[in-house]
Amino acid sequence: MVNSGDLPGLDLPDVDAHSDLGGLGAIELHHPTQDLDGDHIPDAETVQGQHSMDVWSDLDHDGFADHVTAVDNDGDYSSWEFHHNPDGTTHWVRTDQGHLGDHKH
Ligand SMILES: [Ca+2]
Ligand SMILES: [Ca+2]
Repeated sequence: MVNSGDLPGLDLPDVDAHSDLGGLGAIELHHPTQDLDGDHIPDAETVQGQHSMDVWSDLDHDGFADHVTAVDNDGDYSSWEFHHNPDGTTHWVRTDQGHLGDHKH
């Protein structure tokens, strides 16, 4: 399923836990390979970058990522959600951030 010169993840932005996705805009998810919600339809793609591992997911299968979690090699992480505004614009909103191993409740 890999086209020539078209490796998974290359079409996705390289983000890490400290990236600001606020102005990133819609991100197309062309090659989802994982099924996060168990309906047997692939909805997520993991990109292993140099400094972080990013998991992009498209849970409503419209072809655009709705959620991303970036986990840095040092354990810092952040999660973002893609929001559709009533006026037709879109923006990413950070929903979580922290450090793996911290237990905040
Ligand atoms: Ca699924
Ligand atoms: Ca989507």
